[in-house]
Amino acid sequence: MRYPETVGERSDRNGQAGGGVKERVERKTQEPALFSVVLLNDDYTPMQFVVDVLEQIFQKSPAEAYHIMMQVHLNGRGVAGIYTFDVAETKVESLLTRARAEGHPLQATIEDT
Ligand code: TYC
Repeated sequence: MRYPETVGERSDRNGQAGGGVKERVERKTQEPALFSVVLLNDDYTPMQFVVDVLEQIFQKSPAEAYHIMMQVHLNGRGVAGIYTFDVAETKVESLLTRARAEGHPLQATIEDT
């Protein structure tokens, strides 16, 4: 059976680190970068449509969805959720596809958190 290589300290058979060789190897798993999906206000998308997509695409509770929708309505923008880039992109695509299919101009952006 083969044992996994030691991570962290690298040394030769004599227990000495070799010159020119990285002595420490990064061993902490890097957290993935996170991105906010930001909803933008407009004058035409119905409030109930925004609440529905927040519940159905962004898994918000009815109370959270209403709160976020009102924040966008009153402040111009609001965060629907925070995800890795690929997940954020997929959520925005679902949101825009559904908004256009129902004839609403709703817009969303992905921002570095
Ligand atoms: N301002 C819209 C209205 O009065 C509601 C709305 C909320 C639209 C949030 C977009 O992202 C939005 N019907």
